Amino acid sequence: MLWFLRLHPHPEVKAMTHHTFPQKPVASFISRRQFLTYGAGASALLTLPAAMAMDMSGMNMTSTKGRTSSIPKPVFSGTLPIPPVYTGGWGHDKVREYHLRIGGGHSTLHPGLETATWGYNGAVLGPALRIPRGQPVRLYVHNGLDQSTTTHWHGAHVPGTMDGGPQSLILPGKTWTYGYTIDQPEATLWYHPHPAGRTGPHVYAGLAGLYLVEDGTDRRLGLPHHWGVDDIPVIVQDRLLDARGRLVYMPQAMDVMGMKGNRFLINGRESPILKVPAQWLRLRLLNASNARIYNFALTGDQTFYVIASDAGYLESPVRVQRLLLAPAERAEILLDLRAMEGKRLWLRSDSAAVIPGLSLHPMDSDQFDRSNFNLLEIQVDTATSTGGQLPDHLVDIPRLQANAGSRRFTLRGMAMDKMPLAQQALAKALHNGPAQMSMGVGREPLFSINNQYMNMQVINQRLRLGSTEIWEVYNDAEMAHTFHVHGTSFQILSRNGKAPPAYEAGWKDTLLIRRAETVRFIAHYGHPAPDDFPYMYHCHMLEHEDNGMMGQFTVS
Ligand SMILES: [Cu+2]
Repeated sequence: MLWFLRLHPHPEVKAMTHHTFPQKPVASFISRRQFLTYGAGASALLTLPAAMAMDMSGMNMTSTKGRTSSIPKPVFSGTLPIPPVYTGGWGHDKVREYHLRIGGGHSTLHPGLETATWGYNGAVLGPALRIPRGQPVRLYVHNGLDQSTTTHWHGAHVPGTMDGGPQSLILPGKTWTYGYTIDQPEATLWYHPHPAGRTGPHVYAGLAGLYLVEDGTDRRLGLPHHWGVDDIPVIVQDRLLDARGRLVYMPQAMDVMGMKGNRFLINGRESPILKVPAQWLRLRLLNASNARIYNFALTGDQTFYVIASDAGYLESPVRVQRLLLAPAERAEILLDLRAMEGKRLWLRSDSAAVIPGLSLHPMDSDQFDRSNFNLLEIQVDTATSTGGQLPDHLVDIPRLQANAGSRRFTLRGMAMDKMPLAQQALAKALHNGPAQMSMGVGREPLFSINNQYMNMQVINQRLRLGSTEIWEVYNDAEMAHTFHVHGTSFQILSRNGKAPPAYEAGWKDTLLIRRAETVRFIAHYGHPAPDDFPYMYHCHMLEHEDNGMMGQFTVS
């Protein structure tokens, strides 16, 4: 049934939202019409009586998703912020220590606008933690917010007690201490909150950072490794802002399908410029968006080389022109800029050809998903004397062998009879994010795995410590989902019976699963996770995991 046709915007509602807003142009490159439709609709919803907001959230669902036909042309300006590397200090017992403080602040996401955000050790995002492989580390995370949250080390092989899942709530004003030794290949991991039903808004408010497991491989291989010079973190996120620059989260019940914004931030700044030397450039791509998938590309279809997937280097570089990354996926890519001094290029998302086809429902893709757009301008300057190289061979990856039974998981999306649930939940949503940002819909039984909804009281799977298992995940929903497993890294065995593409043939911890697709992967479970601190497996589209699409497993 064409359910989305029933919910087209009511013309009176659209007209009303236009008139309720002060006529003040704020963003120069976005048309007034676009600005009013995005900004006003959203902020009006936040101030309307709950009943009306609930009503509108259903009727007005097309208005943030596809109500304008032209894409605002970004004006690239300002310098790409580079999150600082944090190597920690020495504790009294010669253990390397890191201190993170979660708190609020004000950020310039868009030039000329000040936005209330949350961050680790700053107003937004967080430092890139440099975690040496094989050495004990201790991480203190202080919660300076007025509400509980957690910090999860996404992709790190740590015991369930140290994983920072929903059980590991850090109360306001309290500090949680994590201690562990990482033993896994060099990789670009990340950290972010993981509270039950609130991961979406907490990440959206600005909480995310990189977590660099290091064992010297990049230096040994001669890869570019000068942070901020030829080794550049690229954290990609989309956000919706109102006219005053405030973050708007889930203004409509329909956003439970995946919160998408109309502004693209790289390292917390919209449309920035990166100046780099004319040599091999390494970009560490992290899709830290709540729900948007990007089809990364370069100007003029220039080729680039994928050298690492989520959790480690590939065996050898893979030459591509496009790279699809779903939320929480990472890739390290190398660009050959040696002959490009004085030139400019853009990192972009060529979404149009790929993204809309990932869902059966037109409403799941917005105007950006149906377009190609630039994300980051790269200006090429004079080379330095310390350029890196692209080796033919990177690392050897041992292939895992199963020593235990396999498990099967089925992902099911939201049926339309559930939409009233989302609307009711949205009407009751708390507005205790930065600058009264809505916390959206959370903890509703909307998306399922094996027909079960996330329940912190239920252990869904029990694994034996030391087991190596094949998991088979089938996407029975009408849109693409993702699948992330805590506490381990996996190797994809097949997609619909075929070998995965070469750039997915290394270590992963998150993957995209298209509708009607079955993905088989294998992972080793070498750390314990007890009943009171189980691991999670879940979709990493944050509005999905917050609303049911997650399960818990123990390893013992
Ligand atoms: Cu999902």
